[in-house]
Amino acid sequence: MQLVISNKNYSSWSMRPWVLLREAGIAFEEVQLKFDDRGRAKGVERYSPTARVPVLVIDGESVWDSLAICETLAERYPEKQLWPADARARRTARSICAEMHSGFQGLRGAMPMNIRSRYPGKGLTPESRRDIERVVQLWTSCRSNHGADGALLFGRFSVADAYYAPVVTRFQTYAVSLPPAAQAYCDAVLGLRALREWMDAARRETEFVAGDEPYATHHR
Ligand SMILES: N[C@@H](CCC(=O)N[C@@H](CS)C(=O)NCC(=O)O)C(=O)O
Repeated sequence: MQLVISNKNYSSWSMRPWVLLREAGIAFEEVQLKFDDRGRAKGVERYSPTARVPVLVIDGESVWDSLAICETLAERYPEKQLWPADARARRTARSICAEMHSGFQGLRGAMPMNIRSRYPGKGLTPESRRDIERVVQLWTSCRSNHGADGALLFGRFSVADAYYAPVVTRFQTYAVSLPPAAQAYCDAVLGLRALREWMDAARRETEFVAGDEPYATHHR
């Protein structure tokens, strides 16, 4: 099984299934295709009809789009319980992942993922503020309704945490101030082994992709 990803500093969609696989201890081969100047992953056409990362390759056949990849992994490795075991919790987990997958454009547009950089206070627009409020609301609700078994959204690690991991790194990059419960959740996610591994690799990357750097004053 191969996972095709792009730059670890910038590619939030790549990060989600990578963190899921690594944190769950599922073996895979990483194929990293770096972004060109316009933010297109070079050579990705070989793997996906959408020409986007991430792509999961199973026995030579592609699964594209992060949500389809996460669902496929959950089905393929039932023993890993990648979705919460409880049906009610699972419905909510699926809802918040779908909500992330199809929404939060205000946050994504104004605060692009950039793990190695720090832009405190940048990116606060009316739209991103609304998205941040919604993230805090849904994290708080998941933690209080379903989080008793641990420090993550549904207690123990699930697809939902992988899905919100790039939001956690954005809150760090842009120094978004959060209520204590949301900050505690961020700290728990930042402490996950898979997160630390991905972020260390992101900090070592030197490529500069202009389209993902609205706040940089100079090229690295
Ligand atoms: N809905 C897709 C989005 C994938 C996506 O937009 N990936 C970005 C990188 S994070 C990409 O490949 N962009 C290149 C392009 O749009 O040409 C998913 O969830 O996988």
